[in-house]
Amino acid sequence: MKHLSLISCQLSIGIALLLTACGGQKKTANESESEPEGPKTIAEQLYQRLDSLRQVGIMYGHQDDPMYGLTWEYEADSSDVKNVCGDYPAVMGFDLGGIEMGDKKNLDSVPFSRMTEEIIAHYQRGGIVTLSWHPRNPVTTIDGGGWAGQKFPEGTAWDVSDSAVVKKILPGGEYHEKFELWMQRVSDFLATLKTADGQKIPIIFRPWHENSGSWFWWGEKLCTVEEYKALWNMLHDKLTTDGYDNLLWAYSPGMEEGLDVSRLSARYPGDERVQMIGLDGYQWEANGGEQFIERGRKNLQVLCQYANKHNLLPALTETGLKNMTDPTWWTSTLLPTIKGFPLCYLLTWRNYREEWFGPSTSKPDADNFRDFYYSPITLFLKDIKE
Ligand code: BMA
Repeated sequence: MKHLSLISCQLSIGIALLLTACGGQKKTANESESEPEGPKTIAEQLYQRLDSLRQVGIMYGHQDDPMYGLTWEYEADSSDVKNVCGDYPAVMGFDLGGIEMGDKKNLDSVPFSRMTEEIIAHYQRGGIVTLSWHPRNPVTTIDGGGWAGQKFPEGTAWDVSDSAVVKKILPGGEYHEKFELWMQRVSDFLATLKTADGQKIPIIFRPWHENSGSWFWWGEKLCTVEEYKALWNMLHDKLTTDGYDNLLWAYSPGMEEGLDVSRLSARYPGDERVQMIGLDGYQWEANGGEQFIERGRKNLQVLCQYANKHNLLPALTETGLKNMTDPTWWTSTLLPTIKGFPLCYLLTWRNYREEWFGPSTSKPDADNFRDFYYSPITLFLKDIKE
């Protein structure tokens, strides 16, 4: 367990920083406890937990963490993060891409049955789970075609050859019925996310991400503002009608040069349908640390102000330095980028042998990741257990 004394000291520093970053509007943990009583949905309880935790620190998250690492795959209780620092990430991310096809494995070869098991296991050990979805392209994907590994972009989420996919799957569109089946398959998977006694597991649900870029078929140049919002609403309506009150909806466009409020909010689906707002932003160049810090801090400032105004939880929903080419990146670049912002979490993407973003005992950044782990700013599983 990380030093608890640090956490209480961090609490006061953290609150001071929050007040600076977000104009003094932040609730304290005590205030949120004294809100009017009443039955809360699972998603509302998750919101409250996340809102309290972000006053203590920023949770670290990792995509596909218990599934595979750089030197192993599908071993019980394994995790590159745990192997490096002795603790699991507070947040684990998984991706539903492929569920829409009725596939047994997702686009990165993760068996969905295993995903269900790991989600339940992480919830039961006290952790937080987030789900994204890279659905295939419903217009260019041929039914029964199956998934053949990392073959981008034909028929995948990255296939932007047809520029009217969103329009075609909305009500009235020629692919609407097909997409209804795809949404049903998502719904059926979500139904598996419950404990043995039937309790639904709280999930940060993050569909239609990075929509300010144009590399996914739901991206900016591929649909109008109205179509994007209708897409969001269609999935939101479907899963709400199906009874998923355990989903906390996260909207996450990309980090951008010169991001401002009007750009950030251009396609925002609305306060009724979103509880978290995040940014996806990576450092792709080995020596781009300074620019990453500068762009990151400007972006996070805009994000946190917007989040505060709309009662949204802010997060850095995807991040990382490709292949960890700077062995001190965790403390020399990532910490200075996030310091002082009241973020819920940051999540580094998966450790795939050809492209990795998390730590590994087999790589030179492992020591530095331990420093990042011991930083009073970061929270891992043992720090958030109730
Ligand atoms: C991308 C890459 C792909 C992967 C996808 C979904 O950013 O990591 O290899 O298939 O995410 O996880």
